[in-house]
Amino acid sequence: DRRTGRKNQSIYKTIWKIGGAMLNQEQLKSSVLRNLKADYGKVIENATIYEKYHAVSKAIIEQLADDWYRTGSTYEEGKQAYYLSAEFLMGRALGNNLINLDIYEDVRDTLKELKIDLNFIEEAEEDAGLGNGGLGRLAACFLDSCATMNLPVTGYGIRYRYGLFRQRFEDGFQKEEGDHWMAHGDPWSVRREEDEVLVQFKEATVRAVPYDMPIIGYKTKNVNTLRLWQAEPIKDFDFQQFNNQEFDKAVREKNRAEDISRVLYPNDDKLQGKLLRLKQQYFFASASLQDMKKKYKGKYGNQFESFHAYHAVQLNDTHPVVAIPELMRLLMDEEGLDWEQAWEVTQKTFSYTNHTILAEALEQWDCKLFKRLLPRIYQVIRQIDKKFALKLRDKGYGIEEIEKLRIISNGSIKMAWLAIYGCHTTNGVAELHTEILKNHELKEWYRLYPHRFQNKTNGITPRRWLLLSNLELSKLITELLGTEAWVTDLNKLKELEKYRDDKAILKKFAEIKMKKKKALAAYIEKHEGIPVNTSSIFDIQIKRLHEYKRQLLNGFHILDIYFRIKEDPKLDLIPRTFIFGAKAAPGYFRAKGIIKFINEIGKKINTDPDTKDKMKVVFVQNYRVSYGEKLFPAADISEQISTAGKEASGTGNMKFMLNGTPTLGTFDGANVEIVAEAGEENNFIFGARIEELEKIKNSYDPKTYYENTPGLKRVVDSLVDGTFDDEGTGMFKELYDSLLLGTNWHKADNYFILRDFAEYREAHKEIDKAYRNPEEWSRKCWMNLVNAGKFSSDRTIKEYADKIWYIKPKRIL
Ligand code: B1N
Repeated sequence: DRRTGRKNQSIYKTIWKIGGAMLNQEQLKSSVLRNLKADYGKVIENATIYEKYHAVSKAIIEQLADDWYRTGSTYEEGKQAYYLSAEFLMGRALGNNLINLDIYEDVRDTLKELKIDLNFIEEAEEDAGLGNGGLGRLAACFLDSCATMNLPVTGYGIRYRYGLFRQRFEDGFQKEEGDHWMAHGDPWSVRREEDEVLVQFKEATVRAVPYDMPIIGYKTKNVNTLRLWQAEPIKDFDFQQFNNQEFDKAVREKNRAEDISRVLYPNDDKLQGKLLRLKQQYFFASASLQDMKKKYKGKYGNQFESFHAYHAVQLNDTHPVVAIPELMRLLMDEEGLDWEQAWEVTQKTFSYTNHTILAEALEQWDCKLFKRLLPRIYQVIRQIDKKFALKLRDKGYGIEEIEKLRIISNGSIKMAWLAIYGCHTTNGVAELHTEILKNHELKEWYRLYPHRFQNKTNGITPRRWLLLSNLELSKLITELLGTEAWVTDLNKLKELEKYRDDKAILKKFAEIKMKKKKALAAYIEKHEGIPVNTSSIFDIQIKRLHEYKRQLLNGFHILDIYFRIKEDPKLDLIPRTFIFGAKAAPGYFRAKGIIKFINEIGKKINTDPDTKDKMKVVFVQNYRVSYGEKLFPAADISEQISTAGKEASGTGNMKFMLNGTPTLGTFDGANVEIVAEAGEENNFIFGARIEELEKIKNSYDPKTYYENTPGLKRVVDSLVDGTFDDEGTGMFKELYDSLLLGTNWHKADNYFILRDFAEYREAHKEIDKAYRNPEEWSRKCWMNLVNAGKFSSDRTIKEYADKIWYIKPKRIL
């Protein structure tokens, strides 16, 4: 045990290692003091909490510099992979980095001597919220796994000045504010001006300046890199115009360039076909490829025929797919390859991950808009499309079949088609999702290129989602296994299954859950102003707000319980706390209506003396990664209730499981695999499956359910019968109509909420029953924890490395 909390530890004794350099307590302390003085001219006593956070972060990063540099030069030899993503939802860095360096407790104890409370300064860090939800957080988990497994992988993305908006509720309505996450600086990024590149658009050229963040592997010296591009003007502003008193004009060009990396588009699973979004995509795709090309040239000269032997580029959804024609352009126009050579290199370089089958999310760019911005790239895509059509013709495909697969059709470019054609491999993100791709959405493509399709079930990093967020449970696991090896080999958890009937251990396990519930309750009381009963069941649904995720179904069910208690005050139910966290895209009216509706339900229930001891509803504001770290460990029930076939995978479901929480869910996405691992008897599965929905979808009549399911009409009608007030916005009536009437573009109850309501209520009754037996309940939780091994992103990344990227670990010493 290298830990020491004791004071006056000899300064000669090295108590921990960062990277290769020995660091001791005194060094850490003096580095913190030096940073405070250098950056702010302050001492501990008059420094703000943020300044202390900053000084500590810089003290840590200082110690990494050598290993970071050495990792980069080691990776220069041989093949590397690159993860291109428009989103990286990193969350906070400080706590995670200390965990991965294995110095969390040492640093905490040392800082105490400076009268700095580590926990307190951790809370001062803004989340780096450069992503919307699952897709962006997946990218962040993947980077953690790559570094931990010593894989030569670099992340490439955009350094948005504003991340995903901050959310508050005003009278139950969502209000958005800009998320200026780096307002006080960004101690974890290093600007690398020497690596800047120029990105050319038809009308203008902008500078792309990289900012590098260290990605610290767990208990390894390898430090990987996340390189985020910031858009800047070629010249800051026009002095000529400035001198001519044309002040506005002088800064216009600067603003136009900076606009490109100004803000993250706040849509999850939905396309916004805006010019600025296309600029963002080309900006970071081009900058990243130019960066690779420059380094390659420095090392191998002009041998671009073998570029693919050294680069595997993963495209995270279609957002970076414009990289395909961009690489063609670079190889042909700048490096002199002919079309066939360039196409072979390109196809062998790229692979593509599909994250959704929702039609509204499939990216298509209007040809005119595209051509206006990127004429040369448009020309390349036209050529790709033409050659592809000829190839299909030669294969004997008919006109209609060809039309279905063409990359350009109806005046727009289908980015997913371009991706599948331009990549050697396409993958889905859960078994069920991949099967749907192969047999339905992409079946023509699958028939054409069956060998190109693979599944890579998503995963999450156990470092952030267990070790950092639930130190108490982590310690129990380590104690029982006698080793920390599970942190990098999560299948080891399976060895704990033998304790399933051990009363003492199940009791300890339950006590940890209670401790985490108490911590969450205190946080909720402080931040939301709502006291909650920690002996109630914490029933949690946290994810983006979307109709297909069916927060509305949850809301209806809560209201049904409320009405049942009102009818029968003696109704014997275990007290429940229903917790929601979700942001709605600012332009998604119906999603905002659902937030308002649930907040209205909460207001009614939480203030009613008849129900206030039996149930409570809390919709936490501004749900984000750091809030998630408090919510997942405290959950008794994980709500994963999407319409079957709609959630590609889900990853929140895995975070709950890893913290020992049973799933209440549908047969959808990775829920299917979770239940297969942990056992159906330890989870609560309900609702129509895909096959049934396929059968009924054309004849489905929600009214039949509305009228015949006891209690259902009452809760649906509450939208319009005066029970709740949407303050004249028409939101509730619109929701009501969407369920019973439908619209031009959506059938009534498109997501089968009314179909699944009765089964959902039954599943909740099962939960109530099971929870009454504490030991049996703890066993269910335990079985989820010990079977979570498959869902480590280490397993996912190993599959990508072995089966798609063909890269090997490179450990630095
Ligand atoms: O990607 C996650 C999955 O676990 C989720 O099931 C899936 O919904 C999510 C356009 C998306 N799919 N598509 C997006 C995000 C932003 C955007 O602008 C689409 N996000 C998902 C990880 O595989």
